[in-house]
Amino acid sequence: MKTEQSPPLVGVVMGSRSDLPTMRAAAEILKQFDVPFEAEVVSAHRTPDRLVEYAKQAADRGLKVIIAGAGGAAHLPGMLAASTTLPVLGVPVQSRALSGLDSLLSIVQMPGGVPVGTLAIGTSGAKNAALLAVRVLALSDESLAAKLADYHADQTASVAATRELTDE
Ligand code: RP5
Repeated sequence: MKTEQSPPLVGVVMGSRSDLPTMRAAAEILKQFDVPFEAEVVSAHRTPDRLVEYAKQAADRGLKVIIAGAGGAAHLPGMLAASTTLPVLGVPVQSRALSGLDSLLSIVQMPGGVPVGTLAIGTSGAKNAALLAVRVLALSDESLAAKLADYHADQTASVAATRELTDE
């Protein structure tokens, strides 16, 4: 599904539709920053041909960063990174059986030479993957860099405000 009018700069992919509740956290950040993105289900195990095709075409289609979320035997981010030189950010989805430790280890333990930037398990990881993608894009987009600075400042201010409440 295409989620914005402009050509997507970020590809958000997930191993299953069941990963959507986690990966929504990435989509929300990208929407907040008006970054055009697409969201797709691409499974390393159930649709391996689609995975390779997606990765090989990603740069030519204009994508700059891929965010990949998967759970359990989470081979999606690593296999994408093996088939593209775009930055790939891996989000370990919290699995039912092992609470995401399986996902985390599957994603983080890449062999040297094939990097995946691995985030925290669950929605924090998905949110931060999107923020990292925004940071990458902001390197060559002044208006996005300004929005990022505002986001950062607002976040800092909100923490200060919480402390004021406890001082009352
Ligand atoms: C992985 O297997 C997916 O990323 C998902 O987290 C997990 C379970 O998938 P479903 O059985 O819910 O489709 O490939």
